Amino acid sequence: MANETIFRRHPGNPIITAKAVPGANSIFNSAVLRYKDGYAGVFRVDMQDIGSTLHSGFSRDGLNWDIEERLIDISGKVPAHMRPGMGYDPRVTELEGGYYVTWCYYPGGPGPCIGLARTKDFRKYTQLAEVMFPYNRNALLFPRKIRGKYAALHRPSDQGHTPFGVIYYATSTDLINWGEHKFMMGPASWWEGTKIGAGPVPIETKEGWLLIYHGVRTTCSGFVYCAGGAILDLHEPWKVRYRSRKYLLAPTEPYEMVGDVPNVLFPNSAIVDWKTRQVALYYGGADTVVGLAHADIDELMKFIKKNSR
Ligand code: BMA
Repeated sequence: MANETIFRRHPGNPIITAKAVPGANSIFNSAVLRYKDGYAGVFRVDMQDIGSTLHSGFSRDGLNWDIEERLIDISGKVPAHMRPGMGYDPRVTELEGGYYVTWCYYPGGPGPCIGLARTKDFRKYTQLAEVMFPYNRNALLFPRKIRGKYAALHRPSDQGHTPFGVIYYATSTDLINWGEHKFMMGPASWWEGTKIGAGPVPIETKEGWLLIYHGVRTTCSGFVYCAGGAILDLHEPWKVRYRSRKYLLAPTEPYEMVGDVPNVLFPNSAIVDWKTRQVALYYGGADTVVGLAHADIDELMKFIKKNSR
């Protein structure tokens, strides 16, 4: 059944299920990256009350994860009404010696906002601000300054299951105040015809920033989420140089088609091993589990260029 495209799914998929945390209903849409001599990450765990919370996790090999039962400990500018760790769909960027988590949550108001926190060790997190204009659902930071400024991608949203979604590029000099919002891209192909949102932190290559993103189409029985790929200009990333009209991965495996929300393949983080040139893509399956798939970065870039619109 698998729609093997340029990505190959890991035979051990789903690599993370609710069993990893006692009392969890589901673990999905999580952000992982290299840390020390292994890996670390921020995991979205929905407990059996279906509250979404953020939890730290550590791994030696990127496959077998120890995910903490307790919520991440956020200090700093945390709104009093915010449940500690409440949030979902985290992304983590390594930037200037720290790790910056962006995530979606509801700080008091009726709609989703983007939180920004910094950690050095995935044990203590300091919240810096709510960033981007509310309502907003997906945001991530680039791993370095571009043209002398911090850069982010984000996706304005509404209060519900947003029937629209386009990606904007924004800049900041202090990580707190964001402006110069530039439209970057919106839905283009049929498989992403309803809305799109940035996925993993973009990967810097000589040819430009490799962006993997999610695209959604509306069907008679609801939304279908796939992963897509684009290459952004290295110096002016709001300029999309190439964009595959074909998806990179679509939900065709049972753990992507069946779960709390069927037919969701939600790419959240990507790690490149520059020695083997393999990209490891971590994604949420059916809002229930975490899946892993690999592609050769050169093949992936070629695929995006060859199928570019
Ligand atoms: C989006 C987010 C994601 C989720 C997706 C599919 O709006 O809430 O966390 O994976 O819907 O349910």
